[in-house]
Amino acid sequence: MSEIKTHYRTCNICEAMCGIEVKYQGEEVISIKPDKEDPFSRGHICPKAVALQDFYQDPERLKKPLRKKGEGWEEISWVEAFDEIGAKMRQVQTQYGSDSVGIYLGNPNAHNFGNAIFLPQFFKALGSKSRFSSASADQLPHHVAANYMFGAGMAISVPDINRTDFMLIIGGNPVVSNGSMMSGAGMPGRIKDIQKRGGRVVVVDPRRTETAKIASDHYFIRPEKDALFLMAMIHTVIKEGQIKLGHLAEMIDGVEAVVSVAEHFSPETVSEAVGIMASDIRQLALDFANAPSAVCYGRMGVSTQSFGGLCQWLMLVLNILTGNFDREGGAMFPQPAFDLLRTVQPGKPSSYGRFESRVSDLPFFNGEFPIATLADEIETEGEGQIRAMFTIAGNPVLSAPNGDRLDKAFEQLDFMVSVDIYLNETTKHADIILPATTGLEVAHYDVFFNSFAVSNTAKYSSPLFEKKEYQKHDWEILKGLISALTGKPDNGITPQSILDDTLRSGHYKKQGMSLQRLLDNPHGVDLGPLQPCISERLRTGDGRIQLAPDIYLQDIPRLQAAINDDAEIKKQFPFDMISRRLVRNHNTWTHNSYRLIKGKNPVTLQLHSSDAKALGVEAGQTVIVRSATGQVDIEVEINDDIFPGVVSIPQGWGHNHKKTAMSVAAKQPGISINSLTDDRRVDPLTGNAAFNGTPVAIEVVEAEMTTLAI
Ligand SMILES: Nc1nc2c(c(=O)[nH]1)N[C@H]1C(S)=C(S)[C@@H](COP(=O)(O)OP(=O)(O)OC[C@H]3O[C@@H](n4cnc5c(=O)[nH]c(N)nc54)[C@H](O)[C@@H]3O)O[C@H]1N2
Ligand SMILES: Nc1nc2c(c(=O)[nH]1)N[C@H]1C(S)=C(S)[C@@H](COP(=O)(O)OP(=O)(O)OC[C@H]3O[C@@H](n4cnc5c(=O)[nH]c(N)nc54)[C@H](O)[C@@H]3O)O[C@H]1N2
Ligand code: SF4
Ligand SMILES: [Mo]
Repeated sequence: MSEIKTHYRTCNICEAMCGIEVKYQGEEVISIKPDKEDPFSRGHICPKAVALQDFYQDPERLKKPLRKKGEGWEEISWVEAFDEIGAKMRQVQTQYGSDSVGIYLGNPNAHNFGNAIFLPQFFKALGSKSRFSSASADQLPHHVAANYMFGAGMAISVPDINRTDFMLIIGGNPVVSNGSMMSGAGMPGRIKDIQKRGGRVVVVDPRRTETAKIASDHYFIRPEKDALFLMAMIHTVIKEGQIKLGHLAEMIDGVEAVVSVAEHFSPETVSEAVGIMASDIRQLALDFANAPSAVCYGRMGVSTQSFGGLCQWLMLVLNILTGNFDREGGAMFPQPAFDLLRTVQPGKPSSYGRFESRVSDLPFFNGEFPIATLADEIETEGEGQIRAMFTIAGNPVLSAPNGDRLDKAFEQLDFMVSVDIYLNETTKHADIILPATTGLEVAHYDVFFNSFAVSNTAKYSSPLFEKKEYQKHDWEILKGLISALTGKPDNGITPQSILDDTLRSGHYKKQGMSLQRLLDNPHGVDLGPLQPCISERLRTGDGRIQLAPDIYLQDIPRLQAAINDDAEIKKQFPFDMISRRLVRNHNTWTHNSYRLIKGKNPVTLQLHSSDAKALGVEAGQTVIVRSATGQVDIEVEINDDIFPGVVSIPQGWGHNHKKTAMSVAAKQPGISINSLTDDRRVDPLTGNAAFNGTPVAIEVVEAEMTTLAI
């Protein structure tokens, strides 16, 4: 028997970047525990970390390229796969134009060191503008606000949760999600610490969430009414003379424009629409403005909705006007050792709005079109129609709005390639699947999430287990595809060499930052708390903050109209549906870990008891939920932690397709919430999918009449 050894690394399943300690013997994992010496995660992990072992051992995980053959699949060599893909994709582009080959990138790309580095070269080699990603089903409004206000889509500020005195959380559930665009492990502890030091945490959410339950206060809000609520908060701050620009006073343009639009949104004007009493909104605004330090933070709830653009802008406006920006305890910019802003020149903001999409006229942002319009682009004939696709680490059939439509659209492609670790609901449509290494088999440096982290650290993880000679890392697959498309041989550059160069020339170069330094410190290197650093992070041409960019001002009439609901829609679909995240589940792909899915079916429709009574349904009963685009059968869970009139279904499920090779996942299939969401519901300002507040109707399934034999 070989000896038991210890390996330290970062869990890369989600944004929290938890340090883990893996005990192993030969090729077998003995245990996965928190790494108490990791300076970032400070000994925290969540129940998903152990699944890294399950993914490593999963016999259903793909290891060799597969090609579709009749009703089944055959294994082929990497050389054959790359040759066929290069030839077919170029043939499609020669016949129909460069943009006829589309790309969809899913969430794990953001957690993948190699892909973060090599994707831009792959885009260049393919030369297609038809790019899509999960960003437009998620955080795109954050980037649009950063782009317009600070000059760069990646100039993202995060709450200084470790020092704030007042945290207002709108549409985020960090106790379950572990924090998003606010990377920091151990969120429950950080939230409780605010209260322990005499501060306050307020949650505004249509559900009394797990975060709301440990907060100081919770206010129920009606879905998609947050921008009205935020406007009323800002209105109050202005009326009560609480504008405090502090050290930013000399660098802000647009304060008067904000004052003049906020004028129309008093707490009384919005109160009924929002579902919060005017006096509560007013008091909250005053408490926020008067706290020694405060920060307003919002995530999916205020991003994946019809007013996502306005919400993300208004939260920044609230922080800036109350003097809570770029200061301790407010919203601050991280200073990552690998800096995504290093190549962004001032005055050259991201490519927002340079094009509109061919079919639905949605905006192009940062090189991509919104995922909500991918099916349009595949189905609609004409020049620029997508005929072939690459999907890379994404499962849009389950994750995109109206996923069922994409399920059909993928069928009509001439050719499709998926780079993935599983044969699932999306990759089953591919002609060729290229499987990558993952988890414990890969090297990791968090290129993205250090840019959203609540303190500055740097850490490199070496692979724990060497890949087999027949396996490839994602970045090696990208390089194989680049060579196949361009005919040029591999240039020999590795992600490690680019990382090392970037660390050596970055913010911490004087402190001797390098890959070697990280290799010498396997728990990670502490680079200190967030610091005020706005002048270094701003990328606007004139070095000023734009508080009131025109695109937001132009969207105000739409917000004003939203004070009243659309009576016709309410009549047909009286309920507003929202999604929920579960502790033991990560988006659509972790369900083949038995440890994560065991237990009772979690995919229920949460319904308030007053609504259940009015409908005449009981807990455990199956109902039909119907939207403008689809319908599902689902079990009811009566739950008074939800606002009356709102219903909630978990996201990420729906493994009920045949032809996939995820047999563990299929034991707990659930339904896909995206069989109900509507791809026509977007935030028109950013093009982001509007999952929240999807109008639905609930029908009670009548017990079948029995015909009695006489
Ligand atoms: N209704 C509703 N829909 C939502 C959401 C919601 O809250 N409500 N949330 C949205 C959000 S925030 C997101 S981020 C998206 C996610 O949307 P997607 O990214 O499309 O979905 P994932 O489930 O993350 O799919 C990840 C895919 O990558 C594969 N994979 C995992 N690890 C690796 C790896 O190391 N390499 C490779 N090559 N493949 C890998 C998995 O097998 C899976 O196929 O979903 C969005 N959809
Ligand atoms: N366990 C677990 N952790 C995860 C993930 C996972 O799938 N499982 N996914 C990861 C990913 S990809 C992401 S992007 C993050 C997301 O991180 P979060 O945004 O923190 O997570 P969500 O649970 O989507 O939180 C959204 C909240 O918004 C509320 N909400 C819905 N509609 C509205 C609305 O109209 N207004 C307001 N005010 N609130 C609303 C919901 O009730 C919910 O509490 O989580 C990450 N972490
Ligand atoms: S919170 Fe869980 S899934 Fe996310 S990085 Fe930490 S251990 Fe991994
Ligand atoms: Mo996400």
